[in-house]
Amino acid sequence: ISLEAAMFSAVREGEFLLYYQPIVDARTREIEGFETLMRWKHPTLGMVPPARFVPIAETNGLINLLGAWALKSACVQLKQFQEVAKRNLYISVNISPRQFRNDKFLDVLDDAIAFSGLPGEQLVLEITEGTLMIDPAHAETILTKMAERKARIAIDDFGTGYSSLAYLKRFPISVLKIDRAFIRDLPGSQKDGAICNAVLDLAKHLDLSVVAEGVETDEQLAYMAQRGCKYIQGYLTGKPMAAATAIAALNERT
Ligand code: G
Ligand code: G
Ligand code: MN
Ligand code: NA
Repeated sequence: ISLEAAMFSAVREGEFLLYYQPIVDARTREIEGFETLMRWKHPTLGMVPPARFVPIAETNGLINLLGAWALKSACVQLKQFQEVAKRNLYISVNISPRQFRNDKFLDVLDDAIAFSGLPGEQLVLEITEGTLMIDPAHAETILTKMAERKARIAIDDFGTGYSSLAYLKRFPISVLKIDRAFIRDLPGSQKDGAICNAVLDLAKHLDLSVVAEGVETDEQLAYMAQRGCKYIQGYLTGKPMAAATAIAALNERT
């Protein structure tokens, strides 16, 4: 049977799960939050990566169901993480273009917040430039309503989409996540260095926080930290991990 057909039964069988990747303070490497990343544990295929199933779910609409489940589960999971850490953390959740444009999206968001009891300010919603640009007027309406709920908006893969910078002025955005393509060749690449510096400068003047994604080496971390990047995410400071492993990591550091 096709992967697509298998996905429907996978939802019923509870084969989808969430992994969590730490987002850390660039200076102290203290965990500040986690990005939620979906996984499919197929009984015979093993771990199916989201690069394979998210595009299918985006096409057939299953992403709405999966995304609603992920958002709610992530908010509930964060409460447990916070109990272990004995301090506030935040949870960052990817929202696909189709989810963002779904009529029920704000209801899904309200349900996740109400069910978990998580304050909206501890939730970050990651969207790409592409998601914003499909229909900027609609995006403005939804983003404004998200901001009313105190949820923060992060631009994922910043710098890789087709968009104008005008949206940074128009929309209530709080976080820029620098795509790992710009981090990979640091500190050697002058061009990537120039791009990262420009993003950090822009963010500073627009009062946005910056997360450097895909940080794999101490040198990359040092490069970004020295230039004022406050948050780091990457294999260096933590791979995407199961909730139990994340709890162990939090215990280790507290
Ligand atoms: O974890 P991994 O590197 O395999 O993730 C690959 C991609 O899958 C991510 O860049 C992201 O776009 C997508 N993805 C992972 N989890 C989610 C999720 O919960 N919702 C959505 N919409 N996309 C996700
Ligand atoms: O597109 P998005 O940023 O949502 O997805 C993040 C993706 O990046 C996930 O698939 C995650 O597994 C991957 N990732 C996270 N940290 C690193 C890293 O340090 N190096 C590489 N190559 N990939 C990473
Ligand atoms: Mn992301
Ligand atoms: Na990204």
